[in-house]
Amino acid sequence: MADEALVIATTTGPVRTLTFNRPAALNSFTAAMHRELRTALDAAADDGAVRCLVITGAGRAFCAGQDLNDPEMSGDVGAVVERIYKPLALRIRSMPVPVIAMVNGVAAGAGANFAFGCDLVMAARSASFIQAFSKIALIPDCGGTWLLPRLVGRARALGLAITGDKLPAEEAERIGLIWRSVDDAALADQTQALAQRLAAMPVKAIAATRRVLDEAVMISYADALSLEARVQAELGQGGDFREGVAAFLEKRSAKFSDR
Ligand code: T3D
Repeated sequence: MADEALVIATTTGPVRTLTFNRPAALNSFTAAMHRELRTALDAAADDGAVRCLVITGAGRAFCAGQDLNDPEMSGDVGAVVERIYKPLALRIRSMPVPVIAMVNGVAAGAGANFAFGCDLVMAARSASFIQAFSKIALIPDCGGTWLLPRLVGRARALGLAITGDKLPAEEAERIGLIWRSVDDAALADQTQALAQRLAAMPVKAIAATRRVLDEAVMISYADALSLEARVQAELGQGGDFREGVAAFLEKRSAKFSDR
């Protein structure tokens, strides 16, 4: 019998869903799961029919971060971060389509920061986020040191990172760390509705919006204005822009197709 997939890919129209599938270990990342995830992300990026990606976990957790038992990942922690978590975080940020983390349960360590690196986080009311790193004498990784202060400010970022306290989803929404927390029973349907909505939008412009927002926080105001002009010039040549304007003028729904 073939081994069960550690990352399950399903497709509903233009929406691809990837499900971490190690529920007994709270979907913590092993080297094997990382390999399957990378393959699945590349496949979604390369498939022109995919216009939105949803990532979630099987069972009661989203992802408990690095599997602390994985012999393939023990030893040189720095090398693991450099060779695996850095490319993973950058892969998410370079996806040509919007990426939604559907956080169905606890997200800890790199599992939490992986979710924060996605474009939108939809979380079940019962889900929680834990910067578990301090408990094992590490710093936040998978982009956490960059993402947390930008999302919630230095005081809250440091508080979360130092204490490693569990942050309930509703509180995460209240402080601006995630997009929405919703009733557990509504999570799948509301996330799918959001994903289908995004898939019908001009996804190339959405991916450009993510890129420019991220770059703009690191450059001067004047440089950000120039960057806006350059990216707008490129998008202005696109079929989606022509279609969007035509649809507005003709009072009809736009049909976007650029990626
Ligand atoms: O190389 C490197 O390490 C560098 C990379 C670092 C990135 C990181 O992510 S570091 C942070 C790693 N993650 C953690 O430290 C979180 C560890 N897990 C927990 O703190 C707790 O499991 C949770 C708070 C997430 C959930 O607690 P609870 O009580 O709901 O569940 P549990 O009983 O602790 O876990 C259930 C099972 O999952 C359990 O297995 P068992 O006893 O039923 O056989 C537990 O060992 C397993 N599990 C949970 N998290 C991990 C894990 N197994 C391996 N690695 C885990 N991270």
